[in-house]
Amino acid sequence: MNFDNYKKYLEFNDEVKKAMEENKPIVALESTIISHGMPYPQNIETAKACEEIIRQNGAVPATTAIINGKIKIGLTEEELEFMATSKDIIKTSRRDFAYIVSKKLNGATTVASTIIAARLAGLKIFVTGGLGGVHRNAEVTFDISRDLEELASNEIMIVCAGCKSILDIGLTLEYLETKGVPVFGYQTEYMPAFFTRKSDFKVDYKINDPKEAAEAALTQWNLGLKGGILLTNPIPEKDSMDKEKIDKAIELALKEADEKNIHGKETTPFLLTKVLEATEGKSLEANIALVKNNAKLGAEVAKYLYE
Ligand code: PSU
Ligand code: MN
Repeated sequence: MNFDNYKKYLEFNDEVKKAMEENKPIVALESTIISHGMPYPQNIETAKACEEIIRQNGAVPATTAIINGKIKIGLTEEELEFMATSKDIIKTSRRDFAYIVSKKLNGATTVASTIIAARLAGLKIFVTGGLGGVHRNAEVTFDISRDLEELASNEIMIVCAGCKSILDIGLTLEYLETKGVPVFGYQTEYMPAFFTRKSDFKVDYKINDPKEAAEAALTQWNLGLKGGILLTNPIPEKDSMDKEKIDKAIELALKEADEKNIHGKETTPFLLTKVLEATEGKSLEANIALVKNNAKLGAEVAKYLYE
């Protein structure tokens, strides 16, 4: 068995290749948020803006995707455009990953599969909007995102704005505790709820600056404790949404998903689209603002991870 075999499946863009040679900080980004999480053209604008924010803050962006079966670490502009516009892109979780590569198909990476790509490329930090988690009613549906398991079993830090309350935030935190994933709050004691700065749940530890976050991660890995770390970053105050409004939109979306018998991998994209419709695009604006905010923090932390 040749464990270097995986290398033939990977393709780095020039910017990432150079950053690796120079041991510069690199920040991974997912592509499901582009292909299935936001409409065009906001998806491409946001993807480009996040990459630029990462550069401005001293790191190099590496958006991941599978294109024609190649695991891309860093996309060209044309590839980003392709991920934002093509209807021929499969939402790729762990179970889909090898099939899509072997059949030379196109896949957008979720948090779970971005972690897989990041591990293959040796990246340490990854920025996104929201983490998948334990869905409401999971005790009946068994719907628990692969994101959690993948985060628990790989040495990676994820920067996100918490998870949406389309999920059961309390159960998601319980799951992470069982799996040994520390949940940090960036300058907050409360787990952020994506559109709002606070949920009813506390994080494990409040982190005050980027260096502290990086030191906690490096210590965990130096100790051989292996798994991932979640750094939650609340949406900026000025962009956060009215809790009642967003709760109502989520209730409506969940009800409709139930009536239409939506399940499996369709659930999350369906709920995201319905929430967007119910808030007349306000949730999209909030989503864009929080991802940008996470990109900045991710780049700041990355600098200390690569020292
Ligand atoms: N939450 C969001 N926006 C997203 C997603 C989640 O607010 O775009 C995407 C991410 O790619 C995440 C995936 O990894 O949905 C989780 O899907 P599932 O619940 O099917 O595991
Ligand atoms: Mn699911």
